[in-house]
Amino acid sequence: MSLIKLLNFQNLGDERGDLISLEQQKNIPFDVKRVYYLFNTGASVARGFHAHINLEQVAICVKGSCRFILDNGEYRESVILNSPDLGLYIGNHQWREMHDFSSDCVLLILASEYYCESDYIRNYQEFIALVNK
Ligand code: T46
Repeated sequence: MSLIKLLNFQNLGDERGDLISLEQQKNIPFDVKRVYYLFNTGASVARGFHAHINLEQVAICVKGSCRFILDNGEYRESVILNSPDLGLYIGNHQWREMHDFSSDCVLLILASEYYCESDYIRNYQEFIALVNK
């Protein structure tokens, strides 16, 4: 079973340009409480390196590209996000890393919960202990 769950969003664009609409419980499989975006990330910078206890997210590269690694403690998989019509679903208990940001990358994230630092597991050994419980 692949860890990489990609959502393909319908492009509603026409001759004027592109348009993609995101709606909770429709093409986003949860209620959205928070939206944030990463941009101006240096090419040599890697981010993430944590898992969440209770958080669903969808990550979309609305411009440029970056590479995600997802890890469930047993398997580790990598995927390149390089199109605004592609969303990566990230569920609970998945270690994530983001690498290889293009200089123009704008990474948009829709999240099911408000920001909560105590929801983060930032230590890989703690993550492994949690998933092996
Ligand atoms: C994730 C990946 C994909 C806030 O105060 N509110 C927020 O909503 C977020 C996301 C972050 N912050 C603070 C916490 C840190 O002091 O902003 C700082 C940078 O966050 P962090 O180092 O966690 O950023 P990333 O890029 O490593 O991870 C982020 C999300 O935090 C995380 O949930 O899944 O993007």
